[in-house]
Amino acid sequence: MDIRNIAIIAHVDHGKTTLVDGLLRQSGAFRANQTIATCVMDSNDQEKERGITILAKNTSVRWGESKINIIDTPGHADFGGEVERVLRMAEGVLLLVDAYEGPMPQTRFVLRKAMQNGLKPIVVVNKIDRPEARPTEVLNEIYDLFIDLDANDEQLEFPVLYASGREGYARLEPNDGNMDLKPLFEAILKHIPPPKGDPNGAMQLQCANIDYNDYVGRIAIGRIENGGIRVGQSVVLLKRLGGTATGKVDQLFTFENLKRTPAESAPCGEIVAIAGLPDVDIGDTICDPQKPQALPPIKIDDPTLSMMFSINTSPISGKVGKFLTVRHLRDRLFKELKSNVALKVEETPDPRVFKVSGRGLLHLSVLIETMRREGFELEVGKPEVIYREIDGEMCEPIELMTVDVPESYAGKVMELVGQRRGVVKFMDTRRGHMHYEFLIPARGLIGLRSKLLTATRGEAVMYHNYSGYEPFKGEITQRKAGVLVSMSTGLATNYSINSLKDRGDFFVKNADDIYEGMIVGEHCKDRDIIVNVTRAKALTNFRVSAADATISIAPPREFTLEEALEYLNEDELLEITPTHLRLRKKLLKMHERKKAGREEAEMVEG
Ligand SMILES: Nc1nc2c(ncn2[C@@H]2O[C@H](COP(=O)(O)OP(=O)(O)OP(=O)(O)O)[C@@H](O)[C@H]2O)c(=O)[nH]1
Ligand SMILES: [Mg+2]
Repeated sequence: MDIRNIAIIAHVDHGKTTLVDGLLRQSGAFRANQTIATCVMDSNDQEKERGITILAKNTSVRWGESKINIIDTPGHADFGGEVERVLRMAEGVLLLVDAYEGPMPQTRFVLRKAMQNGLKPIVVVNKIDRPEARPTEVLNEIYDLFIDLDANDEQLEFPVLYASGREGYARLEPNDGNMDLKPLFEAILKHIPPPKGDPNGAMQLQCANIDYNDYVGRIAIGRIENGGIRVGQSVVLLKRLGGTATGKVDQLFTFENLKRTPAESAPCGEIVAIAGLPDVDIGDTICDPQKPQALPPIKIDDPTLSMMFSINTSPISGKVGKFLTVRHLRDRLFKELKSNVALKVEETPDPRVFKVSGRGLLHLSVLIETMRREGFELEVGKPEVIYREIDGEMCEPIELMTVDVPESYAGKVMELVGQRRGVVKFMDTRRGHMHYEFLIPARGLIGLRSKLLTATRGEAVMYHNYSGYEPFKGEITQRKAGVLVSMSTGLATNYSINSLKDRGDFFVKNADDIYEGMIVGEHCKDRDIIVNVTRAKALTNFRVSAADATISIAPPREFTLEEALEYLNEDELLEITPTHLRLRKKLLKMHERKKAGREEAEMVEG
């Protein structure tokens, strides 16, 4: 069988998954009358809702006599490690670049990884249907990027196609009028080499990705490096971190269009999923017991951000959730480790609290969102970057961030980024916009996006991507505004919210559950105050005017999960239930906070 294995890589939203739709459609993967959703590969709920790919996924199409295995990858920086691993299954990549935006931070990151793995690139200047597309300039920027990444002459001779994944066409020239993806299929067969392994050699496969389901347990996914593989075959596992295990191939699957199809055997070069090896991990080599030989190890990126997860200890816990106990939380977190490889979970001295570390805020918030949908209630603390001691010096994760804004906002951007210890690495004017590249501590990024958007009236476009560890850059002052903390427990009333309206913005509304120590709003000054938002109007007051009964109050400020996480201070927690997000102080009682040294002077009656 003639096989090609390609990964589709790009910056977030440059159209990878949409292009895969097009390839599936035009290869005849669907029945003529079948209705197909867009971005079919984005199969889990959060992927659909957020419109992003979170997990790399395999699919395949047939073109003539050939089978093309396609790996769709996530473009968001938090999932960069996922991309890096799955590149091990490919001989080539389609590097997609938006014909308007040009190369972006994640384009650089994934291209560098592809080049390090010696993969053959095909450049696809995508979305050329966009009215503002500028394919020629973008192609030049792509050349610059290759040069910047020290491409050799051979690598610089990459084939180029111009495409609109959404309209379903690819062209050799931007305006050659071709209206299907045939040139892309042909380019893949022509330029991407077939897998190189020895079909008669001893079987060898490196696990590049893991899937998990409750029926068969762990499923190893990878490309057969040498030899072939059969159901029932005995194998030996050479663990990435040393040690061995033995096992048997219970079930074998290949990827056919959108399905995993059971197979009796699979040839060298094919990408397969194997069930029956409970101990398998990413990076392990599965091999013939007669001739066990490990493949070069896969690096798994260390986490850069951590958060404390605990059971919900709020006074109103347990109202909506199904899973509330330490046992539930513990089991769930450790189960997640079976397939979420960049995640780390550690016990802490407090048995109710687990330290969960990941590759960024989105990586962790996707997990939290999944858990709350499953019926968990939990509390999490402020996200903290993970420091590391390197050569005796305290180092912190640094990110490469690009910001594009209209020139009139340039000063504001510099100010905000400067406050957070960002330094300009490169700047340029592009079509009336300033384009900046900053190096900024990952710490400084927390909460920056919303600040930048507010300061630029929604005009700033920012992306960031992990760059590496560097010596600590110095303190960054965090949230300046203080908060309004509830002194009482009960239901919020319009009456009390209204009487406090000059104190700041509220996060709660009439009849919301409130408890002592809960954060109900943002103070207009830079320190915390406690307030009473549950006071009912005294009934004896008979100078009630008709207007009082229907007080009109500004709607409360609502947070998305990520916004709430970014808002937290060290002494605060976010309470998460399937239906609510509530910010609270760690210490609910004022005297406890006083003792802990929190300044919180004024007491304001509602
Ligand atoms: N104009 C235009 N828009 C496109 C094209 N392809 C995709 N889009 C749009 O771009 C957005 C992102 O498309 P996706 O296919 O989800 O992008 P992606 O690269 O898979 O995104 P991630 O997986 O999150 O990195 C969607 O709103 C698409 O409708 C195209 O060829 N032309
Ligand atoms: Mg996608």
